[in-house]
Amino acid sequence: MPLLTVSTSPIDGQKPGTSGLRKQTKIFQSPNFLENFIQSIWTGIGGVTGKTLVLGGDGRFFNAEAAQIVLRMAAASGAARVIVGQNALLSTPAASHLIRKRGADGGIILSASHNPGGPNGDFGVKYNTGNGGPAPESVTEKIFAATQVISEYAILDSADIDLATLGEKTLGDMIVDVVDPVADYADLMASIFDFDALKALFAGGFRMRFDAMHAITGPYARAILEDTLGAETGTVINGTPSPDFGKGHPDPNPIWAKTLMDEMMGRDAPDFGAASDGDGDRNMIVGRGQYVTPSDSLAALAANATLVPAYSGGLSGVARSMPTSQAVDRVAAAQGIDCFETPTGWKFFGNLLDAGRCTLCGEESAGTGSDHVREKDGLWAVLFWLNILAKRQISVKALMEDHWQRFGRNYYSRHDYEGVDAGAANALMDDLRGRLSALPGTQAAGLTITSADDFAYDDPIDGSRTEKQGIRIGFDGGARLVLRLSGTGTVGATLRVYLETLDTAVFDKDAQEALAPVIAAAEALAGIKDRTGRDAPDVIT
Ligand code: G16
Repeated sequence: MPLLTVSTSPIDGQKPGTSGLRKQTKIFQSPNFLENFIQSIWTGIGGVTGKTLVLGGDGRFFNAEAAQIVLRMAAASGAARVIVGQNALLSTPAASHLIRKRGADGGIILSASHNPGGPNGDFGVKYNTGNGGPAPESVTEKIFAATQVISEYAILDSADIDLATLGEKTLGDMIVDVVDPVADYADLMASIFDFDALKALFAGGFRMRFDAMHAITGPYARAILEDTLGAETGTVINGTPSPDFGKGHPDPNPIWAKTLMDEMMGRDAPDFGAASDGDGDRNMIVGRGQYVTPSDSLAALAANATLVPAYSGGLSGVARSMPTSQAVDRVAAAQGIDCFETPTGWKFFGNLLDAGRCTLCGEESAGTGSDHVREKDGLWAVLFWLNILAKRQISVKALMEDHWQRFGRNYYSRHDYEGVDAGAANALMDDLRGRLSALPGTQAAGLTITSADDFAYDDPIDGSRTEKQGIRIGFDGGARLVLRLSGTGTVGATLRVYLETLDTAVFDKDAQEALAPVIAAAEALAGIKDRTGRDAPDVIT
């Protein structure tokens, strides 16, 4: 098969963000864009000669074509083997598991996660290392450096390889091993949770709705929830992956999973509701009449972890991203274990998990996971909740009320201002950053500021330092405000404003009302309306 060496030149905008390189699909489809980035990955990881990689994606538009290009480029650069999910499909946690299980050197995940898909949507490429986790910044920086000096890429001139049929085949000298995307992952879940207790739960009439949002988790959820655990047929809705996610926005939050939310808040709601995102790593948990914020979910899982067989011996520690609420911190304090605060991005949990310093980790952005893989894991979180409910024989609402009685409630919300002018958003952040040192001791909308800094993280394992990870402002009484710019958006800038306040007495307030003083302080400090030209956030979660 002819090996082509194609001349190219650097293309702007190939710097990986919070989670890989994410762009509008049409940019990824433009000449050499994908090829430049893939070749730069090979360069950034020291070449692929003789290596084994895992490859899969969330099935969005351009997934199939991109997978063929990656395979031809891997073969051209001397990779020994690529393990591919059937039809180039793999959820992100399933890909992480396959990398670890098969001892691969790394993997490529084709996904823009919860961003919409389709010709006018987004596409993305993420490189995961041999531990199964997103490449750390030390690696993504090398990849980015390679994108800036690239002059040629190598690709086999060959026909598309059949990815629909399971089994090994060859592409040039490289083996392509097409595997069932669900089987290994389903086995892993069975090794973590008490499947007998879950079968008994469903056999007893427990009703659940799982919204796969037309994305990758549909086949996983059907196989595990309906076929294995006996949940009634129809438990999984929107369960067939489609390239444009049914023209929806596969982000599991109360805004984008509104139909599920309405059902769960309505009469005759099922006992339990859940949703997952485009690539299956995010989750939303909602009980009958009770939404659970991702931050609260992490805290509840940590507090009840010993009910799950895999965690029955207790947790070594927990970790949360900085903007995530501090609910889990008090659970950790009660258990006498460490609680780490990391920058936004799952890649920052990898070292802690590898070193055995934490077992559970989570983020406000609907991600929860453990040391079973090195990605957040949507369906795992759902099974974790089911395992707890099965053991405690309690409703989600009663479980959360019990939790808040014990630990207090961190009322929490995130306000997103999307597609804001990047210059205006950066000016807002820079201006506030410049005033931080003078803020402690002053007041904002009646709240006294006790601390103000720009979050920097010193990794306790490898000593690396990551700066400018978000402005955090603490108020008297435990309230907190965090501002940062998203690293996953593809148009303009997205300003995220994270709001939190602690209440140890009253647990049934509306979150926006409970947070009204912090919202007013955010406006007083940052002048968000003036700077962004927006009267209100685009999305409130
Ligand atoms: C990614 C990262 C998460 C991060 C989230 C939001 O999630 O993996 O760690 O919390 O983006 O990031 P940002 O606030 O910068 O937009 P996903 O599910 O999109 O891969």
